[in-house]
Amino acid sequence: MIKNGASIRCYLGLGSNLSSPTQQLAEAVSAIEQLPSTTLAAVSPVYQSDPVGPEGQPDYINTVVAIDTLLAPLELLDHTQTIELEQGRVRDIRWGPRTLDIDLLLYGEEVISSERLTVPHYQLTVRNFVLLPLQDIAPNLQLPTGESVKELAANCSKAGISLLEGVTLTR
Ligand code: ROI
Repeated sequence: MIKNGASIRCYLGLGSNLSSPTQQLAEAVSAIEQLPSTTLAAVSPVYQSDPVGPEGQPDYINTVVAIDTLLAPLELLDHTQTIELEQGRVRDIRWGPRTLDIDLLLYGEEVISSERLTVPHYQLTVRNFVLLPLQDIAPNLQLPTGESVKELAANCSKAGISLLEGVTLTR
């Protein structure tokens, strides 16, 4: 926990392609909303995306949420990993199908490189299913590297991804 500090704006990428993916994301958003010392600041529109990784797995449903938190990076990671496990996440095949994936994309302006955590997320700049929803809720955001989300989103491939109209993840 950050003591006597201001909360940190963080972005989390959520993905699911098993066991009612949209419902998985809605449950995850509600669990994130209930994290200690954390407020939910924004939830992006919902996207359906072709799987990155092994072929033959279902399409993914993806969203990005913004939170303001007093949790330290590894505390936040512990919490998001607990939510993944509570929602039936089994760590098995690399890049295989999953009920819920929560990636810590950005933690304020921090650059973190440790055994458990790399922030900004190492694939943030190359994944359309992260960049497009991130742009929806943070169009003017700059990464710690100086790259602009707007530019990265404008330049990423729009193939195999579509907005799921009429789907919302919050009540
Ligand atoms: N592919 C898509 N489209 N969306 C994801 O959230 C996602 N998550 C993953 C891998 C398996 C890399 N592929 C994905 O972890």
